[in-house]
Amino acid sequence: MQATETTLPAHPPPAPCSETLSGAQIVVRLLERQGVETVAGIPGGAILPLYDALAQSGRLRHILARHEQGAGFIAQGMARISGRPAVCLASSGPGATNLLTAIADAKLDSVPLIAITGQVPQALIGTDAFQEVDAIGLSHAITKHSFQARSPAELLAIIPAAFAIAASGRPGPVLIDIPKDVQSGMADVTHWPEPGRPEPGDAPDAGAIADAATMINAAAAPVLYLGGGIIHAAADAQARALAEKAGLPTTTTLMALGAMPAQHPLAIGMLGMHGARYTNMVLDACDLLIAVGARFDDRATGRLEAFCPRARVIHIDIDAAELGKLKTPHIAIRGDAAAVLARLLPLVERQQRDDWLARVEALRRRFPLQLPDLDDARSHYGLVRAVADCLDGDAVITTDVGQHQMWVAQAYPFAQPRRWLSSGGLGTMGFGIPAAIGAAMAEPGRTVVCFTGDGSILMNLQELATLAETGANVKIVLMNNASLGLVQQQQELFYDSRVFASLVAAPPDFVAIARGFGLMAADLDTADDPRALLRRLLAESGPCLIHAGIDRRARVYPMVPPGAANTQMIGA
Ligand SMILES: Cc1ncc(C[n+]2csc(CCOP(=O)(O)OP(=O)(O)O)c2C)c(N)n1
Ligand SMILES: [Mg+2]
Repeated sequence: MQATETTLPAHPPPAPCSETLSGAQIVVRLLERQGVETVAGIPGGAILPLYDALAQSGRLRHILARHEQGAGFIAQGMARISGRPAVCLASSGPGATNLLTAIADAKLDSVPLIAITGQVPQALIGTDAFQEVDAIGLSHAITKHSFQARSPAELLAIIPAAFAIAASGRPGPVLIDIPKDVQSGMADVTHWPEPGRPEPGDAPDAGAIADAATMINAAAAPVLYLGGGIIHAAADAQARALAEKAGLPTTTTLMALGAMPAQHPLAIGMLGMHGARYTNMVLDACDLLIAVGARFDDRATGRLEAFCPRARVIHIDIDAAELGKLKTPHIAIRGDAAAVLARLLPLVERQQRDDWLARVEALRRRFPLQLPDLDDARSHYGLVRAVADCLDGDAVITTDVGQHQMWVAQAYPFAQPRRWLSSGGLGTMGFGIPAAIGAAMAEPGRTVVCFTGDGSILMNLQELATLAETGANVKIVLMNNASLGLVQQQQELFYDSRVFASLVAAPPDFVAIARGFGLMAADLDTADDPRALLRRLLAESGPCLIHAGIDRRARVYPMVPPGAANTQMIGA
C-alpha cells in the first residue's frame, strides 16, 4: 500500500519537438509532464501570464485559495499525503510574503513543496517597483533551494531541477521566482527535458550497518525511536520488521504517528512533552537508542543532557547534517531509512527479550497514558475517540495547533502512515483546514477530518470559501474551549496562573459563520445523541463543520515543563 502511494507516476521520456512557446506555457507543460494534476494559488498582476497559460492547459486543475498561506498549505496537504512534490502559486510582493509561513512550515517538516512566485519584470527589479519584494532573499533561510528564472529557455532546466531537489534526499521546499517578462517572453523548444525525479542516494556504509547490528544484538534494553523520516522514506514496514525480529519497544515522534500501529504490542506510543509517562520512563531506562529519521527535537527529548542518559545511540538519517547535530551517536549511518533498515534486518538476531519487555510492560501498567472520560463524546478525549469510532483506517486526520492537536495525537489510534497531517516543527495555527482541502484533492475517495480549535480556525478561516467551492469531503471538528487553550495551560502552570491574552471574551458563532460560507454545520452541544449525529455527519459525502464545546479547564497531560527533563513530567 505504502509503496504504491509514493511511487511516482509514469513520466513521459525526453521528447524532441519544435514549438515556440512563452515562458508561462513552458512552465505549464513542464508541470503537466511532471504528473502534476492540481495546483493551488491566487492570481495577481505579476503572475497573470502564467495564469493565462493555465487557463489554456485543460489538464491542470487550479484551486483558488483565498489567502496565499492557504494555497501553500493546500499544496502541503497534497504533498504530505502523496509523498510527491505539490505546487502553489502566488503573485509578487504580498502574494509572495503571504506564502512564507507555509514555506517555513514545509522546511521544518521536510515537505516537498514547489512554490512558484511571480516577480516584477527584470528591468524593474531593484527599483522598489509596485509589488516588488526580494522573494529569493526573504525565503533564503526557509527553502531547500531557490531559483530566479532569467529567460524562458532557462525554465526548461529550472522546473525539473526544482522537482528533483524538492524530492531528493531529505525533502523540502523549493521556490521558483519568475519575472513577468520571463513568463511572457518566447522561446523555441526543441527538446522536452526529462521530468525531475528524486535522485537515488549513495549506498549506506555496510561496515556501520554491521556494527549497528552487533550493538543491537548485544543490547539488553534497546528502544527504536522513529521520526518523520520513516514516513518520508516509506520505511514503516522495514521498521516494524526490525522491531519484531529484534524485540524492540518502539516509540514514535509526533511526525511519525502511524508508522507503527498504535495497537501493536511493541508500540510504546509518542515520546516527549506530551507522551505517556511510561514511554519517557522506558527511554530513560534504555541502554541503546536506535533513532531512525528522527532529529532529537526538543519537544521529543526534553532537556537533552537528561535524554536516554544510560544509552548508546545509533542514528540513521538521510541528512548528514542531522547526524551528531544534537546528540553524538556511537554509530551514525547516513542513508535512506528503508534501504538501511532492509540491510540491517538480516544481520539482526531474532530475540524475545522477555526480561526487558516485561519491564516495559510493568512501566506501562504502572504509568499508562491516561485518557479520562474516553467514553464521553462530550469530553475532549471522548470526542476524538468517538470520531475515530466512526471512521476506518483510510480516513485522513489533519489538525491545527494547540491542546486539540495534542489530544488527537494522544487519543487517535493511528495504524498506518500518511493518515496524520499536522504541523510539527513550526507548529503553525491555521494549518488544518487548507491542509485538509489539499489532502482531499489528492485523495478524493477518502474522508478527511480536520480537528481544529477556536483560535486556530480563525487563522485561515477564509479557506472555508475554498472548501465550499471545491465541495471536498472535509469534516471540520471544531473543539471550542473559548480560549487559546495551550497558552492558557502554560500560563496557569508556569506563570502563577496569570492568564493573560488567552481567553476569548466574545466567542463568535462558528456554526453561523460556516453556514454563511455555504457549508453545512451542526452543533454537538445541542444534540441529544452526539455519537449518532457524528456518525451521520461523517458518513455523508461533502464538507461540513461540527462544533463541539470543550471545557476550558481541560488540560493536556502529562506535560514536560519547557526546559525540563522528560522524567520530570507533571500531571496524570
Ligand atoms: C501562527 C501561530 N501563532 C501563535 C501560536 C502560539 N500558540 C500555540 S497554541 C495556541 C493556542 C491555540 O488555540 P486553539 O486553536 O483554540 O487551540 P486550543 O489550544 O484551545 O485547543 C497559540 C496561540 C502558534 N502556534 N501559531
Ligand atoms: Mg481553543
